[in-house]
Amino acid sequence: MYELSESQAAEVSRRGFVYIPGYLGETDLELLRQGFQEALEKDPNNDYFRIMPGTVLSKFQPMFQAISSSIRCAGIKVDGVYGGGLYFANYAARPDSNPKAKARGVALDWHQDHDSYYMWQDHHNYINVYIPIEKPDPDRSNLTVVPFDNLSRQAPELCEKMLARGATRARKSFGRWVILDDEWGGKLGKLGCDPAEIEETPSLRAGDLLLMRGDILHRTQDTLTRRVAVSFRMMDGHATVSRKNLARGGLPKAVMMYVSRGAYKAFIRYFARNHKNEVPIAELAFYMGNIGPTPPSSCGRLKFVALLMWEKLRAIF
Ligand SMILES: O=C(O)CCC(=O)C(=O)O
Ligand SMILES: [Fe+2]
Repeated sequence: MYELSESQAAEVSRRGFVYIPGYLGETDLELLRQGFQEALEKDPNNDYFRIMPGTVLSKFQPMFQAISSSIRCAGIKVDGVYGGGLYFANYAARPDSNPKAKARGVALDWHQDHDSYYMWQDHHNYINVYIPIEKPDPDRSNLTVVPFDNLSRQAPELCEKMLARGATRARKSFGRWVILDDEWGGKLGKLGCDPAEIEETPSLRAGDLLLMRGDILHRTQDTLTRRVAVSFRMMDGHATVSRKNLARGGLPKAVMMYVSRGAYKAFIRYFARNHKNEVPIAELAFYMGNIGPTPPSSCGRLKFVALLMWEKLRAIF
């Protein structure tokens, strides 16, 4: 029922994404919408994303199994959702329908995702199962992507560098479009054209599936209509996260780790307490799920800077 055909799976490997209209029916959509209301009540002030209740997530196991087995023939290994299901609203969704002046929804410029790459370290075996659940206009408020086949025709060397990775942004700098490397800092390469010339925007209705590999460059199309989408992040639970890779990197990565220091401290502590240098994704995600919220306030500023410096030092040897 939730299976992808072989040619759909092949699209994900060739282009980095596939679009499947009418993937979810009304019953599934209703469940996801109820989950969104629950998530809103629980975490009203987080305008960036809300975490799906576990009870709702678990009902979609058959879907994850179907995706996992159908995508394997395309050389992509994912076996489940780690880190929970997410809701992205592109408007200031608040349970009391009275958003504060500062409140705003998700509106992201060109990027490959950052934190998921810093934390889980591989965006090839990483699938973003993206499905709008509130979507009044199919032609508005979608996700716009740069398909890999278009990118490789335009900038083959840059395309190679972007495969399997994350933490980059496309920006116009002195009149030219470049890809910024937020892992090590500096530029990853020149795009040589406006992304608008090679982008694509599938028109999505509620229940349509946009299945994307983690390494695809994407952005919010617009915030002209009110849209809510779910985003399930599938990974290979047996793949390992490296303590040294977590610590390595330049200033942009360190700054982003500092901003979300509660979560990164928990990661580092898990490695340290268990005296391990490599930990399977499933094990680390299970631990993170059990310790509950990790707001930045759960780690002192200086303490985190010292902890990260120490980790960086030990990563050299
Ligand atoms: O929903 C959006 O507009 C942004 C979503 C996004 O960047 C993502 O799913 O990684
Ligand atoms: Fe993203």
